[in-house]
Amino acid sequence: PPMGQQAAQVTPDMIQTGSDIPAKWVQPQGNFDYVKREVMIPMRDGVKLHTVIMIPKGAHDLPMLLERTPYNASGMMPGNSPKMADAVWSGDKDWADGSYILVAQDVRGKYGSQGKYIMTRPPMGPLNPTKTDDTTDAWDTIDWLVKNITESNHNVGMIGSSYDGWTVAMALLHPHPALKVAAPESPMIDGWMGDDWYHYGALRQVNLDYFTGQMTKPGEGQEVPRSNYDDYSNFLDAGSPGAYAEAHGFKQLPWWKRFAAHPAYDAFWQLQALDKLLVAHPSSVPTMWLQGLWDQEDIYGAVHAWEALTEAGHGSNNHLVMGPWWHSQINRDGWNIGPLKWPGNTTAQFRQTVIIPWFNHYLRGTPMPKPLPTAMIYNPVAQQWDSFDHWKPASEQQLTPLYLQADFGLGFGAPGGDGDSYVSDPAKPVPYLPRPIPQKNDRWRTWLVQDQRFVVDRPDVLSYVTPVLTQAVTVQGAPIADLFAKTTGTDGDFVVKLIDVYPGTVPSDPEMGGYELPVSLDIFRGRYRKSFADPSPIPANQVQEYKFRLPTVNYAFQPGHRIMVQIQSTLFPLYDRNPQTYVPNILFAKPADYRKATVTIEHRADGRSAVLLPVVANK
Ligand code: PG9
Repeated sequence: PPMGQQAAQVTPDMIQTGSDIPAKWVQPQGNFDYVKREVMIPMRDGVKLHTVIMIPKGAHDLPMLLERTPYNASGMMPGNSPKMADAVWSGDKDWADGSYILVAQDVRGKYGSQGKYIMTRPPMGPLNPTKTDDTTDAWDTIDWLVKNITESNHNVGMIGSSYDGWTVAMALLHPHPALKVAAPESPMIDGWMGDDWYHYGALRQVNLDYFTGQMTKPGEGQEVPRSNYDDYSNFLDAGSPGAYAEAHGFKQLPWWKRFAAHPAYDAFWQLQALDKLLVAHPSSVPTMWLQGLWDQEDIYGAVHAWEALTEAGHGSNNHLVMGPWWHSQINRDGWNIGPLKWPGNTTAQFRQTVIIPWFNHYLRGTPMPKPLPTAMIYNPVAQQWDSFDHWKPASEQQLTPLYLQADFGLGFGAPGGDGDSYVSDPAKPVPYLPRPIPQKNDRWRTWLVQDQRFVVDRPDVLSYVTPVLTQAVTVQGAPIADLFAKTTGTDGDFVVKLIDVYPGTVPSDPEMGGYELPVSLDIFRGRYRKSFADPSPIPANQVQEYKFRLPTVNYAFQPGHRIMVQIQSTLFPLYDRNPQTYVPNILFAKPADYRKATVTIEHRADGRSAVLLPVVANK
């Protein structure tokens, strides 16, 4: 042995022959202000769902706030602090003041729960022949909670954003009687029409990572490996989304097989569209449908669920809330979205002054500070919440056409000029953000407020603009794009953006000088112009009408600003490229199918292209 070590003595306490990990670790809880319980709650078919319950110490008669998630209930309630408010994720902090029991549950087959995972599992019926779904799982969970959590007052509220908003909506199809109030936040309601998977048939291909993230493992799966820093190149090089997916192993995913076989709005999508299901099974649970005005993931869901219920006569217990937020921002800070700054923390204020008092009212009977109106929609220009007792569903709104005119003019007068053309080249699609666009991309959250000057000079982007406004134009509702266009191809996409062009200088906020702020925008896949379920080729060189609804707004274009409408055929790589040659399934278009097309937007008498605006009289 080396010198000096001979004298060293080994004593028995130095030696470990077992494991350094004890069979059971118990966290001393002396200074904790809560108790964390982890339980496996049995469902009606015997499958047990992993549920984390945070109970304020000494609690009695407290309501329970339930969130059901595919994103790891344990991660939402790490319990890494003796203070409950610091031991839960940001969305729960305001609720963790000792007055609520917080419950997070893994949905079937994800993270700690038993059972099989199915992507946004359709309700029992033609697409789900089993005896359970997320409606029964919510029911069984609530039933167990009210019978077993003795510290509770037996009342439950459900909350959650996005997928977790979808689980709230599913619970409402047949709510347990103890479910007294619900807030689906940015819920996925119709994945084909305008939420995460497609917008009017155009594929949101950057979400393919979500498939592997969710469905390669019960826990957190991997995103698709990238060979290029810029996703613009990754998706362009792949050829088609189908080629991209299958090169990365997607054929192993049952969901991909169902997804890829149903590119059109057939029974697969129709029968899981929750706005339709909610109308077929309306509940009397007071429900707050909440989403962001610039929600980059689920901008369709809440507003369409609320409209469908209201149109069907269920407006009295359903409320609409739209904040100046990106997707799920309600559960984080809300001082700003991108360059748009608000006078305070809009999300914290809303949680503390509206959602929590409203839940308290239904869950513990405290009086409401003031009744919740039919709709509360933030006014990003006046920087205030507007309350509406009669916010109209889009079917009832009155629309004023804002016509495309000669020389790239735009106005409420007659349409004029003849038409404008551009060449849409699938080899050079218009990016949705300035390149490079890395896959892990902070700008994703705020891409809907991206200054559009980065594309305004592209020859394949048409920009029509009004003269400088001399009075405000206030728009409340859903604008409708109404294009009359012809193309030399046999298919094609149309992107329409309604933009607020700021004055050249804004002394109070210099960075906003000349800013081209998208107020509302969407994409429409031309093959669906007659029917979403039965696509048809576009007859080449014949004018066709493309009419589609844009996201709902509450916006006042100010004097000194101009209104712009931009039209283009691609928003890449967020949306897949249309090959512009009609093929049965665009997911699997072949390289030779992608062809340049000359697109002409008509604005003469036989083609009165316009954006139809829900203009209201200025106050
Ligand atoms: N937008 C995400 C999502 C919802 C539902 C299905 C798939 C994805 C989310 O943020 O949860």
